[in-house]
Amino acid sequence: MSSEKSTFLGLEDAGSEAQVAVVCAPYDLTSTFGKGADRGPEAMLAASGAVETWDEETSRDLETLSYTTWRPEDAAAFGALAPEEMATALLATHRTMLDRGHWVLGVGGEHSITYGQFAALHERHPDLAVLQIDAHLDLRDEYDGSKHNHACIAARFVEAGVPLVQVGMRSCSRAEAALVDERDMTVHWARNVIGRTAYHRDVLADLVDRPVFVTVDLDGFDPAIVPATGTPEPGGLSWNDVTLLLHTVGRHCRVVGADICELAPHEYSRPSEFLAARLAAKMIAYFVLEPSR
Ligand SMILES: [Mn+2]
Repeated sequence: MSSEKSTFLGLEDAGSEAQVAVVCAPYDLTSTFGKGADRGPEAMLAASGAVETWDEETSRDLETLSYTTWRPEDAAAFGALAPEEMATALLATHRTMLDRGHWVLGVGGEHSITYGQFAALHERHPDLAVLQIDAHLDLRDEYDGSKHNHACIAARFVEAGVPLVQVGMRSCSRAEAALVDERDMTVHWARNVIGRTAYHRDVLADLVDRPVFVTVDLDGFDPAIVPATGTPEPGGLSWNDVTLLLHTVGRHCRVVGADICELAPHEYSRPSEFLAARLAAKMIAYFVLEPSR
């Protein structure tokens, strides 16, 4: 079976010597509305086979890097883990990936899968900062009895004491809004950034001179372009909004890892799947290929 699985961009798997590792986390236990994010990683990988390896914007060829794909040995068992066990398992995986020297792209799976990669990077980079693209603040300390619920990932960043920049937000609870005021956090609400770039300067001011982890919840995009996600909030970011921001961050910051979460494929979701694959390619062009010049 495993020989039939897709490889990233349809390229040969270079194993433990690869420069870039795509770490799949097919996990969707705690999502509350639309399900299916456990099928996100395979859908992204399958779509990546149709993505050009030449990045027209940076004039770089993704084929000049080597890739490997990591999957849980038993996807069904992984998908059934309690959130805390899943976070612990992924932390161990990401430590191994970093020990091997891979630059890692995590692929989910619901947003709770981000914790393992974040924590492994934070161990190595105590001055780590996080850029989160999302419709949701995700600042609940716990939800449904778990600190590793998909609605809590940003609370884990804050708890770890890392600088956090959030872009694309347009939904939160009253308590989360109060927390933003109380802590004087900077939130770049979707309504204030769509079609604009002036705020990039403020984003960079919070990230520059630090190693940066970029986490993208696909619901940060407008559901008109990414309908295949668990909570498709209206009023989201465009493809240009996101790629212009990420390119700016790639040019000015050292991005040490990234992930793409909450792709929940369904029968008619090929555009969402292709966007996720194209975003993965763009991130590698911006964060790995272009800076290595
Ligand atoms: Mn979200």
